[in-house]
Amino acid sequence: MATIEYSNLINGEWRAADHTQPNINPSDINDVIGYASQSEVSDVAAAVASAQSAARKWSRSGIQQRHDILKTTGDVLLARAPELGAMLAREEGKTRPEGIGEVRRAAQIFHFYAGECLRSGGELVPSVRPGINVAVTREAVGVVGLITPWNFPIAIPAWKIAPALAWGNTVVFKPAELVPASATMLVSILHDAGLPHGVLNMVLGSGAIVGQAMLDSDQIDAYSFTGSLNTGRRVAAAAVESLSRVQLEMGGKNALVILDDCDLTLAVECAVNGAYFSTGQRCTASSRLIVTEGIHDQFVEALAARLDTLNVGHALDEGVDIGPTVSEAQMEQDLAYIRIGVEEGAVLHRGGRPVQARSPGYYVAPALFTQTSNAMRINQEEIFGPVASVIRVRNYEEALAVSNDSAFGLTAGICTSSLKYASDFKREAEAGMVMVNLPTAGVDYHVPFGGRKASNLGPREQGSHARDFYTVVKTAYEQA
Ligand code: TXE
Repeated sequence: MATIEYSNLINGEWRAADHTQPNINPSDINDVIGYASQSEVSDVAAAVASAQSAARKWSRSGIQQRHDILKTTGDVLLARAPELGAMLAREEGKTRPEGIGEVRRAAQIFHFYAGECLRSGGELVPSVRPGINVAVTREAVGVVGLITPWNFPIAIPAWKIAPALAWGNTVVFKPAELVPASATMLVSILHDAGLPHGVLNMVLGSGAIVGQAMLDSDQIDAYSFTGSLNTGRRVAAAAVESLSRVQLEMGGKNALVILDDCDLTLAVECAVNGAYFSTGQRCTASSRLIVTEGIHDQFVEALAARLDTLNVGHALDEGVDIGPTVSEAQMEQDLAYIRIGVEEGAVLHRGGRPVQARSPGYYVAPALFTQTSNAMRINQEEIFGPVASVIRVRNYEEALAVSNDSAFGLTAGICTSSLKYASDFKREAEAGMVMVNLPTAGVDYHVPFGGRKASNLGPREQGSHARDFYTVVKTAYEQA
């Protein structure tokens, strides 16, 4: 079988770097999916130069052209969702249905922003001075640098690339090291849809070299980043230095509050979905389950029983609920946090150990901690795996206080049949997104996505709100 190589796309040409790194299937570490270019600083410089030289023409391209390219990309993603979703699952480790669902979501995002191309307009307002008109319009920012994580290797690039292109920006895209195949599939579809050379450039490689070279560039006008808090801080510092725009989406330590008056079956499903699906590797995952004392024991018992029914295994196998963690390093991080939890005095009620599947991979049994306190590290730091903790509280007021007692503020959920508590929680939760009787993970694409506190910096992503980041406002005065 021919070796698959993943290359950079620079100025419309696929260019391999001198060195490559194997792309390993986390469900089966004997399965080498391909080899990915490990680029150098010079590749980043070439990509940035290419994006710069294409910027002016693309920013003045017709909205019909942009619409058609994004629409075609969405159509192709939709038509090829089963094939692309399977590859995504093979590379990242989420289950096949989750992989296919992610590709379909990316298609919806491209279709949405295809529509946004046609909806862009401005305002014509009278001046306070007679005889003068004022036009308020939006223009492309210029070259945007997009740095993305591995956990949604098609959807997150889609929700950055699509609005960037829709509003006339050119792009330098650096996907996460672990997911070159997913990134390449997406970029090839955009390229084949007819993007002019240089409008979208992709550079594969490490964060330390490729990502850092992007941050060191003084030719990138805006950075949009999703990933860890530590890297996010570096991106923010670099953006301040170069006076570039910056948008950061970082970690979460999301709480799901479960009150005595909830529908127990629904609450358990919200917890299982939010905490463990996609192997818990979602920034919106419910890692803290805050449960009032009247329902605590019943909830723990029902959740543990439900966890016993979950099937952990190869991401491409039929009937698997939870795939592997994405990499050895991620599995080690999860297991290290599980040890920390035990040392802190939490009770490991279920799972939390490596699992043998039909092939050698990075499998961890979904872990449930009970008898935890919110001050424990397992309840303060993002673990990013199939691990959740139950925190017992007396009443709603304490639940709300504990939910808000976090450095992060991405999503927060509540399961209750009380309108009073649901309304209060929607108002008082210190989170960018609030869910009532729904899992904390799982969002729409036509409305804003983003967090507060350490989860976010800068304007919102997704929906029409993305315009605030991907455009600059111009105010033009004209004497008639
Ligand atoms: O993240 P990084 P990693 C969290 C999660 C996970 C941990 C590590 O806890 O276990 O982060 O994951 C690029 N300059 N989240 O290592 O390093 C990097 O190449 C510029 C949560 O994958 O933040 C990748 O493309 N770029 C999060 C991107 O940054 C750099 C999702 C993200 O990688 C860089 C992902 C540098 N110096 C991880 N160093 C969420 N909550 O959604 C790295 N990068």
